[in-house]
Amino acid sequence: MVVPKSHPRYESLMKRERIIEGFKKGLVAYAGLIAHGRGETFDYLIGERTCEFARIAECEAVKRIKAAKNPVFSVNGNVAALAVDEVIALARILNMKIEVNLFYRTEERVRKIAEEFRARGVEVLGEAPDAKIPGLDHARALCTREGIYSADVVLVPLEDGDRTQALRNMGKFVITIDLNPMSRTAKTADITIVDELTRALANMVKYAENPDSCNTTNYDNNEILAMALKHIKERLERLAQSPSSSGLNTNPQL
Ligand code: PTJ
Repeated sequence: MVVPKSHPRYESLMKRERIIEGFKKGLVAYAGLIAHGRGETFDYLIGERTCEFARIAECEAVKRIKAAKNPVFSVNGNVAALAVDEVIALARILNMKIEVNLFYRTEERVRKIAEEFRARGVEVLGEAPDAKIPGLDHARALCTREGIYSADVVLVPLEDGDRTQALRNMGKFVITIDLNPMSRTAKTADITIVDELTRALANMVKYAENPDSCNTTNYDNNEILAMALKHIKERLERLAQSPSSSGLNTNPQL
């Protein structure tokens, strides 16, 4: 489908197209389509922009990754479909390894996602797992010793709550990007970036390039989640004042 640039929902429709294309190419799982829809809903509630709670978390995440010994970027089907170039840019600037690590693992999907990176001249881990994340069933546990297994900091966008908990149980510092501030992953991670994936990664590249633009002290993830929930509540209250004139779907800044 060709989405005209003039369409008021252009950005959102383009992301949807990328997920559909990714599904057709065999990168995205069936459940990835549902996960994307859930993300769209929360982005709608947030206002489709990076809010202060996300900016603070993005800054802190960049700081933590920079200070890490073996930071790893864990990539799943949705991430590959939506943001392969952004992943490469951030991993390059922050010296991160990239590992394909799937929740609904099939060897074919791992290979296809890895090929997306190889086609751009980037090697990734994940095709030959030689370790397991303890406490998870077989396929979901598979990872590489060089990557996720030995990582001190892991960036796991759009992740499942169980695996986030399992990574934390291994003593890792876990950073997630998740538009739902109520998800188990959001509540389990050390840093939760409540922002849309492509916006968050572009911001993180900016902060990594220009650390002076970031100033975070005493980071508290519970406070960040509380800020996100309060933002949604207050935004909905404002919109409820004049629902028909709010232009909810074309004026997300409201
Ligand atoms: O490719 P696989 O097999 O590893 O599977 C990937 C999915 C995403 C299907 C799998 O990890 C999954 O089922 O995830 P969940 O439990 O649905 O969680 C995904 C979370 O990401 C949800 O809370 C969504 O709201 C959120 N989300 C979806 N799209 C985006 C998003 N957050 C940020 N940016 C998005 N574009």
